[in-house]
Amino acid sequence: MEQEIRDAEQEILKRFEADRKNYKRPNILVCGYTGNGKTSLIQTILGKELVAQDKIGAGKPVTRGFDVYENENVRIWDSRGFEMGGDESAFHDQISDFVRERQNAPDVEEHVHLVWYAISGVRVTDCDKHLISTVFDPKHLIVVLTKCDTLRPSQREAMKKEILTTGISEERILFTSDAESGSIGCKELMELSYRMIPDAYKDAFMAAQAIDMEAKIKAVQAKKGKANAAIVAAVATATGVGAVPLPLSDALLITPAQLGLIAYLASLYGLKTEAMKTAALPFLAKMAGKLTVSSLLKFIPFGSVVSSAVAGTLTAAMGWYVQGKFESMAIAKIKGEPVSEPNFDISTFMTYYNNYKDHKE
Ligand SMILES: Nc1nc2c(ncn2[C@@H]2O[C@H](COP(=O)(O)OP(=O)(O)OP(=O)(O)O)[C@@H](O)[C@H]2O)c(=O)[nH]1
Ligand SMILES: [Mg+2]
Repeated sequence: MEQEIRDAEQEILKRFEADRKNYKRPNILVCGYTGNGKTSLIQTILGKELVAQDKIGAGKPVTRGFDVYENENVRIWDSRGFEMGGDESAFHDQISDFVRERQNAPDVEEHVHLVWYAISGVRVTDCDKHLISTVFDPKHLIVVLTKCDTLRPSQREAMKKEILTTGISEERILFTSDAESGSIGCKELMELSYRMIPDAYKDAFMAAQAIDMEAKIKAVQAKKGKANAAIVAAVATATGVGAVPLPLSDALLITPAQLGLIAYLASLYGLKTEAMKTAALPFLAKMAGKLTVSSLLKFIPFGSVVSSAVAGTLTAAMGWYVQGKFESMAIAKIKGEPVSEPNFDISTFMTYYNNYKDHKE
């Protein structure tokens, strides 16, 4: 039994790590002329932990180029130091060379996945227009009119009209201000970015953003659809043609389909490998150890073999039980509440199982 549990743990970890490979962090390029509020905007949306205060209003740029801010959920390239009225062709070339170099990288994880092109004040330069209309892929581009608290409504309208001449669509133009000026439009910029970022990168971006806790919680709740699909598939495997009824020996009642399901749910709800090892696996081992026929017989009258219907119901109940735990752990983490180790025990699971079974019937 000990060995079987260790094998089950290894199997879960292996599948979990394979699933985690689908969780990728996006690269966002933020560019525009110097002093127009790019770094402040990044800090407002992605938080002070990512962008230190001394990066803002840093005065004369020391080097021409890009600052990089990164953590496990996001990487930002923040251009700086391009003076308006300076050498515009150098600005243009530096940005377009950077984009070309990135998009030519063989690994898509090194590409630019989203661009926030920042403009402030009341002037759109030819260089701005040229970059907007020719250098960036339109499906990755958002034009951000920063420091909008300094603009009158008529000035905003004039700016928007001017930018529309580049051919960009209207919903890709947003007005923002930084945290100190009311964070106008920043949630909208986060939402639009989330919609535009390719699917594999969305979860990491949502985890990275620090401006909209409600949106984070909603994104966790919205995972229920994917959890449901995975549970339905595991139930189909457990009950399908060729599924062998488990004979009533003291074998583990955890099947490969169930291990795969648990690993998938852990990665879906963003458990990190460390959390998986320290919190989830010991619990799962405990559950696997207890989920033996002899322990279950006390609760569930199986007859002489575990029928396919019982195996299906057990799989579904286990899936939803684990899903519920992982979902509430993810939400507690967002709210900054203490995330306790999942407190799974066999009698709560059995109560859950029986409720689930009755409810289902
Ligand atoms: N009124 C107002 N001021 C802002 C806003 N955002 C930034 N600022 C101020 O504008 C100045 C420049 O902001 P930064 O965020 O450093 O600008 P940047 O685009 O990163 O500048 P470079 O790194 O030099 O290219 C700072 O003094 C900010 O406090 C805003 O939304 N409204
Ligand atoms: Mg800056």
